[in-house]
Amino acid sequence: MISARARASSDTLALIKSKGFLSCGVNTGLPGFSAPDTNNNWTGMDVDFCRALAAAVLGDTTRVKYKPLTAKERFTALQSGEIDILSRNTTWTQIRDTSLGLNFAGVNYYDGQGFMVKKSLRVKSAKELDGAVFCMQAGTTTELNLADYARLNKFTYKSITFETNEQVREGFETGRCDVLTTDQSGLYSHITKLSDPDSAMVLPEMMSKEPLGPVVRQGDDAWFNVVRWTLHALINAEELGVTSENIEQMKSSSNPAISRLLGTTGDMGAKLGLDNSWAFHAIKQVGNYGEIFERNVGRLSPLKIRRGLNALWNRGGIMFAPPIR
Ligand SMILES: N[C@@H](CCC(=O)N[C@@H](CS)C(=O)NCC(=O)O)C(=O)O
Repeated sequence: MISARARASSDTLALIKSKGFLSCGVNTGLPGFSAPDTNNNWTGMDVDFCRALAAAVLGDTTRVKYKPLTAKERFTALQSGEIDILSRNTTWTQIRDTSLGLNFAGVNYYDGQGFMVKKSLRVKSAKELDGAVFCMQAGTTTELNLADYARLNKFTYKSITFETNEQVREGFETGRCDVLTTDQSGLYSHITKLSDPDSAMVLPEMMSKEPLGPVVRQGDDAWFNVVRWTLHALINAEELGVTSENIEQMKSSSNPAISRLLGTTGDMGAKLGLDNSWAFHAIKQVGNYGEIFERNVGRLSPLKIRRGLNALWNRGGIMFAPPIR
């Protein structure tokens, strides 16, 4: 049973431990990020983050209940307590982080808003989009960014907004609009679902910063810390060369940072209210950040997104996690 104390103090960590699973708000279907596979299992980067959290807190990746949410529904679901965490390609912005009563625990994907056009349009750059009709999704940063961008670049445009991703894609495929605009990651995902993926292309420009990351409620520091440091543990594991494959051998590593990460020395887990092998379970069962990226959206996936900004800071990107010590 859920203890009254856990409920009253917004102690989500205690609540998750007592109910034995975590409720994870995900996308309704964005291949590579969160989407049900042919066996109806949820897969993707954002799904894997919830699986890693379940492994860190409960030792088992399967202890997650997924709640698919549209862009519009997502914040209310978190505010009302319907979900414990929102892991759904959500951009960290000031308003969301303050007046919505939410806290972003970090960034799991550095993105920016992009444009997709039909190749038959013969457009090579976003600079040629003056007067175009744009399809996009309601309740997103996409709408606001486009307005800013048009104002700044003095171009006129028409927009059609839809509630769901499928409607946006259909609007684009049936020619209701010239351009589909959203996070660039979302465009790569959309392309795989077009009836002819080769008919469209993503333009080179990115017109905004879209740092995407997991979100929790404000005033719940213990859970916030677990979410934030689980993300950091996955990124640090990549930097330290710890993978799901070599993690057993890494337990006897002489590198003190690896020993702390895997809980063979120190009590880094206890400081989070968890077992000292929290990160070990997460990495062993889900993989480090690089493994999660390549499997879901990178080289080993149909999306084939390059690491780019999401490469580690010491390999040309900006993915940087504070140290576990
Ligand atoms: N990162 C942006 C956009 C997020 C977003 O919802 N994008 C759309 C288009 S890629 C999406 O995921 N739609 C899927 C759905 O609602 O099912 C935000 O946080 O507002």
